[in-house]
Amino acid sequence: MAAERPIPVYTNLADLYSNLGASLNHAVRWNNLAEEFQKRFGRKPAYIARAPGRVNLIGEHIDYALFGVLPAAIERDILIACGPRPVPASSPISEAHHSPGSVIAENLHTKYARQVFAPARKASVSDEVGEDKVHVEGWHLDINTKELRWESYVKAGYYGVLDHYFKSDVSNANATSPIPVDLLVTGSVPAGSGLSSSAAMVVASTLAFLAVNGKLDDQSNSLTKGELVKMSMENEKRVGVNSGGMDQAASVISDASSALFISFFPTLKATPVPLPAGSVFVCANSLVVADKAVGAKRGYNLRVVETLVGARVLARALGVPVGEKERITLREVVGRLLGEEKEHELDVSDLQKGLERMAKEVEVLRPKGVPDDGELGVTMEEMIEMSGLPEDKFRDVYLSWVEVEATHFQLYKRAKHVYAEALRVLQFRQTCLDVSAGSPAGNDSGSNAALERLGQLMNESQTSCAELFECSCPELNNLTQLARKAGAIGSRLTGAGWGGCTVSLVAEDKIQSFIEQIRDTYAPYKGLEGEALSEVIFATRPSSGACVYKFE
Ligand code: NG1
Repeated sequence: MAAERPIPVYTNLADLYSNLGASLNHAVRWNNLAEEFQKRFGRKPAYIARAPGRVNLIGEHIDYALFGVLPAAIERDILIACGPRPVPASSPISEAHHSPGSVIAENLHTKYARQVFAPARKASVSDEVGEDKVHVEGWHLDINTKELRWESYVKAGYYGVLDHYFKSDVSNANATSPIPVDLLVTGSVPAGSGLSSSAAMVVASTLAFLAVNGKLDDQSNSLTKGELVKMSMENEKRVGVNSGGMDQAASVISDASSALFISFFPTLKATPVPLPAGSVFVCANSLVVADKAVGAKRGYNLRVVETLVGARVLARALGVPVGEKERITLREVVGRLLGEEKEHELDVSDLQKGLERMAKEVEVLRPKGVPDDGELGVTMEEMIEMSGLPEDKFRDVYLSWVEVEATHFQLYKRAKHVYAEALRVLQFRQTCLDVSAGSPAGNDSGSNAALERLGQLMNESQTSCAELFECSCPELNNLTQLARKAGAIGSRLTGAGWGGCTVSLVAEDKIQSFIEQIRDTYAPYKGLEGEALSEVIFATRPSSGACVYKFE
């Protein structure tokens, strides 16, 4: 199983580049970063950690409802060069940048200023052992979630490493401390574009701190890819986003040349899905910056709450049992409705039938007698009543861990999107598998039909994101329409939405004309040429997942 493999640590450049698909561009970036690290810090880095961004081909906003999604890692990535900082014997340990685990973080991009920070041990006094016994419970690092700051993602990655590996009590003589670290970051994933620069930053940072503290040295006993995904998910929550896990899994587990079907229930599983030949995915940045962390209470986190409450209300209406304190997901509602058992999860074909049924069952969430263009949402009071929970319990289960803001909560529209989108993912996956297995659809005209089918599913997904999940925006709607006019077989937003990128399925021999036509028709691209154009619109191949290079 892909998720059970260890994180690759390369010591040989030839192996590293063959894993990355050996493009010259990669080699140049890795060398430049190592040289720049040496210039700035006066010695070679000890490691470079790499984590790619991802493009989600289909399956939007369903990972946190525990339904499978289908992303692929992209070639664009975050690289972090790092090394232990030697502390001169004469230097007092109290100096901030020489204290245990202190960090000097620099970024090759000049707009991101140098940061110096150090974690502080969080001490608490335990009643049982008396006042004089102070236990160290964990660590504190200041992360500002109100503002978008580059170093927050570095700190978020560091947190998990501190919490998992340096938790011990100071009174324990064997307790080790994290070492002081210098690091230099560079990235080619555009920020706020739906290509998961944030997950790539957090994964790369987690890996850099693990590596530099010697936690990846013993490969036989090292962290698995699945464990790194879980740790990076927890870490990203510290930046204020209750992320579903798709991005971290795609960034960590992907293999070059295939997409990845990632399912989350009952546990994280990832299997490669070969993509049909003759087609390429093109990412186009709408240039609307989606500030997910800052806008979370009316956007991302609100959607998480709406889908969770929708699941409880639906479960009640369908007679599916739910514990009082439980936050049942839309995926679990189908499972319980169909009698799924713990050790025997539904197979794909039963799940597909279940989802077809849910397309009808979900109508019980629709407020009665309201026309299509009327208010289909419910107020906070109505929502609490529909949940069947007393208000204090409701607030405790659904609102105590997250900040949300809305006058109406759209339980019906969100659940309807989630079930239909989850079904589209299974259909997309099956179409790809049929082509690769050379089934009747696998001949030339069959594979054209398959591409058309994939495109149609992508277009349906866009409509559902725009109308039911309301995570699109006018620029994304426009860009996907222009893409279809320019010859895309299908086009949709990718990632959280509200800005960021679209992904379009384009026949390989039409890529150039497609890109030129978008440049000439999407107003914000007017006049862009060469590198400036390839910054905002580019074809991408599926890339391999996160890894570490160790300098010897
Ligand atoms: P972006 O914003 O594209 O990284 C976010 C979530 C995903 C998923 C998508 C919507 C994070 C880190 N990522 O992706 O888990 O829910 O939105 O499909 O929060």
